[in-house]
This record gives sequence, C-alpha cells and structure tokens, in this order.
Amino acid sequence: MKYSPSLLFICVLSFVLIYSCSEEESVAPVVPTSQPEPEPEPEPDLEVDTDGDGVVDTQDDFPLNSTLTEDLWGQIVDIEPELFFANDISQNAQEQFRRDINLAITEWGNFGPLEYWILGNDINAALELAEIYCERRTSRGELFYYNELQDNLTNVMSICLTEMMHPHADLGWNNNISSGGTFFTDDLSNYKGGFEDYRVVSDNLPQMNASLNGLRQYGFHYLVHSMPFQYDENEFNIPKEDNTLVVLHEYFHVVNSANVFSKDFITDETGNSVRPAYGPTAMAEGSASYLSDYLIRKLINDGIYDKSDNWNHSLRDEMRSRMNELQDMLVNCPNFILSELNYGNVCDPYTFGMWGIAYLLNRAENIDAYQELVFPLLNDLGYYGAFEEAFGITFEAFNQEFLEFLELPIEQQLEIIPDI
Ligand SMILES: [Ca+2]
Ligand SMILES: [Ca+2]
Ligand SMILES: [Zn+2]
Repeated sequence: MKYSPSLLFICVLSFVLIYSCSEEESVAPVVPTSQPEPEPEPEPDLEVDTDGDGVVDTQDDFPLNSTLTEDLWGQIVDIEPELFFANDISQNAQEQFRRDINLAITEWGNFGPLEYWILGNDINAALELAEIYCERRTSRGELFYYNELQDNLTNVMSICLTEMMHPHADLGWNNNISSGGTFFTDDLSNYKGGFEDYRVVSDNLPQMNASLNGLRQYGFHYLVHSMPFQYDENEFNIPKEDNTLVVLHEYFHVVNSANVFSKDFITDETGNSVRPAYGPTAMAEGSASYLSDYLIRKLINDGIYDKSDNWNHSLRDEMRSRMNELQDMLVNCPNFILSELNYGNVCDPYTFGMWGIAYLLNRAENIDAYQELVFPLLNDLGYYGAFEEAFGITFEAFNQEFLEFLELPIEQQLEIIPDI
C-alpha cells in the first residue's frame, strides 16, 4: 500500500477551512426584536449540491463524487465492480477476468465500490487508460494534491498523469508547482508511475503483478493488475488458472480491507504502513493465497470453473511443495513469529502464512473461519483481540503450536489439508 505523507497536511488544511466557516456562521444576522422571530434562513451555501447527486454537500460524504452519497465501506453493496482494461487486452481475457472477479464476489460477498484497473503492454493503451483514470480522480477530487491545487484543474490532471505514467507523461507542470508532497520534488528520476509499474514492457518475460491499494479515504477499493496474458493461449504455456488465482487472491484482500473501517495508517511490526486491524502481512497474504487455492479447486469440483488440461495439481500437491520450500527457509528463522515476517524476508510471509492459515483453519474445523469469524470482529477488538475471540487461543500460543506442527512428518502435515 502506498501512503502519501502530504495527505495528513491536506486533512489538516481542510479542517482549518471547515472550522473557519463555522466561525463565520456564528456571526448571525441581527433580527429586529419587534417582529416575530422568522424561521432562520439556511445559509445559502448549505444548499449547494456540487456533484448534483441530490444530496447537499454538507450531507454528502463524497461531495464531488456523483455516484456516492454515503460511506458504504464494509457493507455488502448492490454495485457492480468496475473493471477498466487497457485497449490491448483481448476480449477473451476481459471476459475471463470479469468472470473471475464475479466468482470471488459470489463466494465472499460484494464489497464495493470497487475499481480494478488492468494494464496491458502497449504504451499508448496505458496512457489512454491513465487519462480515464485521471479524469475520474480529478472530477471527484480524489487526489491528495487536489485541495491545494483545485484552482487549476489542468495542472491537477497533468500531475495525475505523471503520478500514473511517469516517465511517459508530460512534465510541464513540474516547473511551476512546488509543494512538500510526493511528485512535487525536482527529481523524479527514481519514480515510476503507478500504472507504468504494472505495464508489461516486454513480450519475452512473463510478468505478473497485482495489488490492492488503500483508497479508504475516498470510499472505494482500488486495484491494479498487469496484463492477464494467461487467459489467452501463450507461448509460455501458462494456464489461465494462474491468473484466476491472483484475481481471487486480490479480492480476498478487498474483503479483509473492507472489514477495517479505520482511515488511519500506522507502521506495523514489519515496518509497513497499514491500517491497524488489517492484520500482519503473513496472515493477510497467507489467507488470501490459501483460500484462493482452496476456492478454485472447489469451483472446479462443483462444475463452476472449467479446468485447463495442463493444470492438475491438488491442494495437497500445492501445499506439499510449499512445505518443502518452508522447511528450506526455516533454518534461517527457526523461532519465527508469524506476525513479524515481511515481504522480501528470507522466510517468505506467503509460504509461512499459507501453512499457518491452513493449520489454523483445520484447528477451527472451519475452512471459512478466517473471513466469517475474525473479520467481523476486527473493528471492535483489533486484529489480535479478534483472533483470540474467534479461535479461543492467543496469537502467541497459536504461533507456538504452529512451530511444533512444523516438526511433524510431511504425510502427517498433509492430513490437515482438504483432499480437493
Ligand atoms: Ca452531492
Ligand atoms: Ca456525492
Ligand atoms: Zn497479496
């Protein structure tokens, strides 16, 4: 997740403005005492409905977003997920992508609003997608530099294009704007745009990148994905299941994130900037990966998902190879604490987390326990409180049990994995 330090500044700034407005209101017009007191006239600007969605600004949680009047975060919604594809992604790939996100939604609930932006390979297609993205963000004021620069929306748009597509976007704005935030510095040489980062720049190497980013403050889930080439026949012979798993994985993060209402970010035990109750990296990644691996096989067994001929491994096959990897890594962290494993560590949070979650869900005798029991408690109890309440064991004690479980022979370990 990316976080801009200047957001805090914007929040403070808008607070000051609101505060000074209400100061003015308290200087009420003097009403002659001889007449009966009329109904107080509402201040004219209290009636303004800037985005025209029928809800006045003061009552509108998102006064510049005409599609949203209240904060729906954490609710199951009746809004279709919005998918935006670069125009060099095949129709077939688009349809399969849409099918997969809908499979995830059917299984785990429709948490929205949700925007999924899918990059391809072609530079012009990516620039075109960034235009659509930036027009939407600019018109809805959903950019951290918007408040400061709203008098010049051409500049806001231009900065947004740089934010998404640097080094391919025009830098004309760069000479006449200075501010403390990201993108306002003179040196952008180490910066790569948020979309450009996901554009696959070479036909020769298969790449796969996807992420969920926190746009909690604007009330929608925002995801980015690199070219889903696996859906089409490809020279690498990589089956579509590989991309389906990523789409399911990312959507599970959405469900996790939707259940955390806080808009505040903290630095967690792994040094990442997160919203506190989201949970530690290994648990978030482990649950998203394990439950996606489980779900795709369940959908195949139920006849809902058509399996490719060259995709044949069972969940136990998958977890066996994950355990082999884990055991190789374990020598580097024999007394690991799951909540402290981070991205890029020698002891990989995905692999440890997948087995940790597998162990936990088997212990609970409920494959759905993580999202069904833990998530609804996150706001009230925080992550570790929710964990303890849901599973009847502290995270520390669970960690200790899991360490002992890892000493068992592999055949015994695999018995806890659903035979699917
Ligand atoms: Ca409105
Ligand atoms: Ca609105
Ligand atoms: Zn993930």
